[in-house]
Amino acid sequence: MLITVEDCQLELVQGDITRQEVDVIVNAANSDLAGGGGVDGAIHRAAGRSLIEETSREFPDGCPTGSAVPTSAGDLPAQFVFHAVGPIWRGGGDGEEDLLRGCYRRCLELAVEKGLESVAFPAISTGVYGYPVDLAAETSLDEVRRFLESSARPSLVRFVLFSDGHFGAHARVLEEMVG
Ligand code: AR6
Repeated sequence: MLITVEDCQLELVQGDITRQEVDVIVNAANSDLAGGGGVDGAIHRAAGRSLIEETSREFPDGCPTGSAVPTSAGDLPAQFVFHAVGPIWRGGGDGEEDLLRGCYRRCLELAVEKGLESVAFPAISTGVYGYPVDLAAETSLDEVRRFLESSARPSLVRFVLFSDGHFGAHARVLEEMVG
């Protein structure tokens, strides 16, 4: 599924983010950048040891929640990995929405700063961190659309959703957007 915003493509696919042939893939990391399960584990396994070596060398203090830091991508087809730290869901009254928006915005800013044209995102915070997927889909797609409306770059933003349920939740939001 795909819509166009300011000549940029905003696309949803179902699949594995480690296989994406884009300039940068985004990781759903923790604030220690210590590796973990879920998409973080899959990315570290596919990229190889260089990823954890680079995060611990370049970012020994980790990364704050709501932001992201860049590394190279080891053995992955992408050129870069942006390690974004999403909020842990605590019921919605703890700034979760702003922090989730911050992850997507910071990754898109980094992509533009580095002149990268294609970015793939997972559904940050919607696994172990427990963010309800319907709410995360609304917030993340809205933040990406706003960014594209004001920057008209990067030219491709792809959400790579792992399950049917996650794909469906995002597709419903995107359909409402084009409404
Ligand atoms: N490709 C795309 N999406 C995936 C993949 C994959 N290969 N594998 C899982 N997902 P999670 P979080 C989806 O738990 O909630 C880690 O341990 C998954 O279905 O990976 O932000 C970190 O180290 C879900 O929709 O990330 C942190 O400690 C989405 O990716 C913590 O988990 C995010 O789920 C971060 O939790």
